[in-house]
Amino acid sequence: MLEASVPNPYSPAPLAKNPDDRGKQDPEETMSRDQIEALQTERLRWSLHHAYENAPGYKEHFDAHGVHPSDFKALEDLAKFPYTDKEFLRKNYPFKAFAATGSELRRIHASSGTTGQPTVVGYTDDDLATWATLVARCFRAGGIRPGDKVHNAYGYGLFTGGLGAHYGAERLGAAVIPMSGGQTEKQVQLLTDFEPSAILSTPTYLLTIADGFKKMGLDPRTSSLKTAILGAEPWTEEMRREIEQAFDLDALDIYGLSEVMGPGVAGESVETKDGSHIWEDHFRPEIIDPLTDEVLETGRPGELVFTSLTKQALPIIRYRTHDLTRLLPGTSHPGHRRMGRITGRSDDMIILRGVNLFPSQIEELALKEPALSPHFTLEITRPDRMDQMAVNIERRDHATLEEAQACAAHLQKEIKIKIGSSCTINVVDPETLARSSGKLKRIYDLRDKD
Ligand code: DLL
Repeated sequence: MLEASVPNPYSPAPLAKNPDDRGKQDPEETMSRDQIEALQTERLRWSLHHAYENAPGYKEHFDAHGVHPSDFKALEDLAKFPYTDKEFLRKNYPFKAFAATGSELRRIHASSGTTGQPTVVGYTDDDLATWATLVARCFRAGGIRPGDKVHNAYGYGLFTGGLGAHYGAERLGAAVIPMSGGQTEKQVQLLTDFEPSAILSTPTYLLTIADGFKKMGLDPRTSSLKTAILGAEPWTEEMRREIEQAFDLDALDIYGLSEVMGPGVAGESVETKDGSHIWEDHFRPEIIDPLTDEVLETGRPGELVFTSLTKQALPIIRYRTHDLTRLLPGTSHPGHRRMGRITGRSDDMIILRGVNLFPSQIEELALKEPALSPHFTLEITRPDRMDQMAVNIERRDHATLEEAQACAAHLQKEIKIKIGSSCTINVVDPETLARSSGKLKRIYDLRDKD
């Protein structure tokens, strides 16, 4: 079933028997740009053939667009192939985009899906080994080492965060505490008693855990944590500073999405802290203009698109992520390009009286206000057919209401000047807005209901 007319040039490296060896870089991490591009060309040839010959959904899609894998000869030929997106996966629900559905299939994950039908993704043994290897690579780049204790607060289950991070940490030779999300008091207790050096969590849930420490009369800065590897939702440099100061640790980014693999598609190095390197020995990224679909050159902002080079069960060809960012040259891993921070998802963009804005822009400005906390929601309504946005934001524990109101007035002006939107700001008491135990919902768009 997994045979394609072009032989597979890749099989994952076996797990190093000696845990200390798991702390070493993979040979692909140190490849030059030229070596990476040669590898991508060879692997893409296989991946396109594999998708076409083994996944009926891809055969139909390529045929409908009049392309065949043999049209791919060099990297630039990738642009001849059609894009795919969530809609493509929905159309092929559950398994028609899979290239392995028999006994080779080892695991299935699914996204929650707001519209009822989840997005289903699958893995073979080799896919799981590759996934763990890449997550381990992210953790190592972030400063975690074999022998470290790692507290995993990503949710376990169909979400790829929990199990993806779990097996990556084990592959690195760390000891995992599989806590999952929620039960904040218990999180604090285990963090205090087991003294892990690293935590894996969403950035907003780590803030909730920081509050949990304080509620129990403990100072998060005295915890054993030295490293936090954070992802699954957009976050800003201001949020990094907030978290690093709250816990006295290094906070690093990890990026990924279920369709492409899960966490570990890209990860950030502690030495440079300058954005996540995309592991280009396994994924070929492109940035496109989301409106014209045109491919943009490295450096220009647009929508991130991925093609998998080695995935077996669910190949991903030119998958539109809706994530908005840009590609930058590699630094700590010069052969692999970095991604800028995700400014938002094109489907998270709020269009407020013609002005486009993302929650991360509000986060960036709000965190500059000393009396306002990072806990906020955005509520959009349309009274009298005019869009209105209210920012509901908690004041900080130590701030008085007057101080918070003054900061809110300043924030309102800053939002007007820097983003171009008028809004109202409601300062609320600490601990009054809903907390998440994973990905936080910030936007409450009530416009349809008006
Ligand atoms: O969130 C995988 C993951 C788990 C990544 C744990 C990192 C850590 P999905 O549930 O499919 O998968 O959601 C993927 O989350 O398209 C982005 O919009 C967003 N996202 C993920 N990581 C980041 C990040 C997981 N580091 C969607 N920065 C993606 C910003 C992120 N957004």
